[in-house]
Order: sequence, then structure tokens, then C-alpha cells
Amino acid sequence: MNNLSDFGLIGLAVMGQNLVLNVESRGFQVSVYNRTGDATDAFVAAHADKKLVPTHTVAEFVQSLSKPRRVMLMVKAGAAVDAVIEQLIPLLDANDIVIDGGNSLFTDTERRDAWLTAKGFRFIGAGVSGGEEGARKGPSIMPGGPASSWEAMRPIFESIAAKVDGAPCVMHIGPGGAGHYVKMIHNGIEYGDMQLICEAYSLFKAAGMTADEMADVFDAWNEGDLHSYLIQITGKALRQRDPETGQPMVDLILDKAGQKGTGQWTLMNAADNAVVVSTINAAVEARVLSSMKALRVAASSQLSGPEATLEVDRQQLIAQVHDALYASKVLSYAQGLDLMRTMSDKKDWALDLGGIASIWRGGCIIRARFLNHITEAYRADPTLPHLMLAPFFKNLLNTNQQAWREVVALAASHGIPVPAFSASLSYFDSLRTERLSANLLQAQRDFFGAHTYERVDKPAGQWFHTAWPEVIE
Ligand code: NBP
Repeated sequence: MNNLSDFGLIGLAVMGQNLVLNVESRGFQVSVYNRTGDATDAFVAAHADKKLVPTHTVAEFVQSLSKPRRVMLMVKAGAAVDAVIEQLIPLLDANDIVIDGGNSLFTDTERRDAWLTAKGFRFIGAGVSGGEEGARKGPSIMPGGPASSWEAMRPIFESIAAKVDGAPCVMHIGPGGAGHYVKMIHNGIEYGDMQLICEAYSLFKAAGMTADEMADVFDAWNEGDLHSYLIQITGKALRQRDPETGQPMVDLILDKAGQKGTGQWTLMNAADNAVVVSTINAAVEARVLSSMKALRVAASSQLSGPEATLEVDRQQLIAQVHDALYASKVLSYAQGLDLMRTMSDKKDWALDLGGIASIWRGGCIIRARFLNHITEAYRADPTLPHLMLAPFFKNLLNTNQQAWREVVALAASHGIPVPAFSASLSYFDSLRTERLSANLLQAQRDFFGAHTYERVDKPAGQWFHTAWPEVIE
């Protein structure tokens, strides 16, 4: 082993351990440190044949690295990141690079970037997607920070990232918090994708399909346009049996969804920027509603509704749900991209949306065949105002919409909640409607608040107020 390591990682939980093994497997010697030293010892002992250097204090860790030092943090997002940085600051030298690879909030990353830059260090806020397996075999990496820091980390990032068609799933996203921001949007889109799949599942369930029959459908879909990691794992999850009872595993799992916050962050950022992400919003809210299990159980016997049983032609339902899922999925991505474009303009990040779609093709949770079409759309027109208006997607939405409408109508008439399918369809219909009902809304605003309105028969920018009749109650 060399005296000094090429790379160091702090935080040996599931993501950290797997990233270390990935980096080491590319020929780098890696120093490791974990707050609880037993985890360090157990990890290094379990991989005694690897070029790993265990350290038990932050000082020992820093001293074990070649300069400029490359220190990656894989600790719990939030206060833990600041606590580790505080410990590192007195020990680092100018130009050393600190990379936060956790799911940090991008505004925290911007604060840390300013903090460390002012002290002469280099900071990279890098989103890492792909979970445990991605970290080990090749994640999608979204690094933000100065271009010079990216260049210094590029050889390691490119060697550990997933590869698609020979290209590594990593690129310099932009300055400051841009990397963590894009990872947050990735997670928001992931929420949307997952919820849409769950809505397809609930329709199939209402049609009386067994878990194995549904698994067959998802497996078949994974061979076509919907080919993606999430469709693939859904098929596998549905086929899984509980060893104890022999029943499908999914039937035994409590219907209360957890969440760690990145979906909600996406909603808050969308609200801050007046961008509509209704599919992602529906997905986050569906998790919240699912968590209200006790109330749902109580309400289920008090609030009536139609029988949630679909007596329909099964093959036709499967084909229609496929088209509804695909169209809704496009909307979910279109909304996420719209939010990224808005923030890119606001923050001067110059985000390459086509490039971002391309690094999401491998390693990450939302990896999917159809991302190629997003890359092509932005390569053909980098100023594309909205994904729905790209030729491929325009055609897809026009073709799939009849099935989409029928699925949403079928679900509504049978009392089956499909919040993400229907939010997506409403967004589609709102955006393609030349004249909405907001004329009446403007009248209401002017009526009670003298907020004024523009007129269709006068130039834009001229504002009018009407002396509305007095209301006598
Ligand atoms: P966790 O998010 O569960 O964090 C556990 C690690 O943080 C342990 O090494 C723990 O050390 C360390 N830590 C904590 Br907690 N407080 C600390 C402190 N004050 N000082 C030093 N270390 C501290 O681990 P994870 O699931 O591997 O995720 C790591 C990061 O990657 C998170 O930001 C997560 O959101 C992100 N991420 C996770 C996934 C995933 O699939 N799990 C995917 C993508 C991104 P200890 O052993 O001493 O308690």
C-alpha cells in the first residue's frame, strides 16, 4: 500500500461503505473514518484484501491523505455535515477538496460553499443517486461547485460512475448548490414515477389481477417504451413471496408510505418559484394521505363510494393503463425540467437539461429508456420552452391521451384514487387550453379587492377596474 491515500471518505453507513468499495475497485487507495470507530474496524476487517486505510480520529484521517486532499462526506444530511466540516476545517490545507455526497438541501450547500471557499478550501456538493447498489456498482453523480474543483475530482467521479453507451453518468452540473438542487429534482421526479406505478397497480388490483399476473405485465412493460429500473423492480417486488406465509410479499406490507423530505423540498422550491409540479405534488401528498392509516380506516366505514371493482376487458385495461402511465410520466418529467429551467435562469446556473437527462440514464433510481428522448429534445432545441412541445413528446401525448382520459374517468367512476394520473391530465389540459376560466377569477379579484384586470380587446399591460354592484347580505 502507498503511504498516503488518493481519496478519503467519512461516514461508513450503507452509502459510504459501498462508495468506498467502488472507488477502491477502480485502483485508488482509500482512507476511511466513521464517528463510531467500531463500524470502521468491522468494515475494514470485512474487506481485508482491499486497499483501505482505517483511521480513528479526524486528524489521523486527514494526515493519511495525499494533497490536495479529496475528502468525501457520506453522513446523514443536515447538522451532521456541518459538525464534520467544523472538525475538518482546522486540519485541512488551502485547495483541499471537501465533497458532500449526501442528500443535502441545496441552500445548505450554498452556505457551506461560501463558508469553505472563504477559508481557501474547495467544496463540491454532489448528489449521488442509485442507493446501495448504485453506490457499489456505479451511481449517477451530480456534482456542483466551481469548474476547477470538478476538474480535480473528474478522474475519480468518472471512474466510479455508472456508464451508459460508454459515457459516465456524471457531469459538472453547475456552480454552488446546483448539483444538490438537481439531485433534489431527481428525487421529486422519482416520487412521481413511483406513485404512477402504484396507481397502475391499484387499477389492476381492482380488476382482480393477482400479484403474479401484475408482475407479468410489469415485466412485459420493461421490454418496451416504459423500460426502467422502477418498472423492473416493481415486477420483481410483485413476484416476491413471503417465506413465512407463502403469500405475495406486497400483500403483507402495511400501506403507510415513508419519506425523507426531498419530495417536500421540491414542492417548496416549486412554490417559491411559482412553477407547477402537480404530478410530484400529488405523489408527495399521496404518501402523506397513506400515512394517515387510522383516519382512513375510520373513514372507510363512514364515507360511502362506488364499488372499487373493475369489470372490464383486462387486456384493454392493461393497454390503456400503459398509455396513461407513459403520458403521466412525461408530465412528471416535464414539470421537473420546467422547475430546473426556471431556477437555472434565476441563479445563472446554465443547466444543461439534455445533459442532465443523459446522466440519469444509468446508475440512478429513475434510469429509464425514455430519457434518451429528453436528451434528444434538448439537443435539437436547447431553448425548448417546455418538454411537452418537443416533437416526440407532443406526438406521444396526442396519441396516448384518449386512453389516459378513459383511465382517469374509469378510476373516478369507481372511486379508485389516482391522484397523480389525474393531476397530470389536468396539467396537460390546462396547458393546452387557450382560454381558461381565469377571466372570471380576475373579475372576482377586482370585485372584492379592486385588483384590476387586463382586457382581451385592449393592449396588454393596460389595467382596468369595474365599479361592481354593491353586495347586500
Ligand atoms: P445515514 O443517512 O443513515 O447516516 C449515517 C452516517 O452518518 C453514519 O456513518 C453516522 O455515523 C454518520 N453521522 C451521523 Br448520523 N451524525 C454524525 C455526526 N454528528 N458526525 C459524524 N458522523 C455522523 O447514512 P446513509 O443511508 O448511508 O446515507 C448517507 C447520505 O447519503 C445521506 O445524506 C443520505 O440521504 C444520502 N443518500 C442515501 C441513499 C440511500 O439509499 N440510503 C441514497 C442516496 C443518497 P455513526 O455510525 O457514528 O452513527
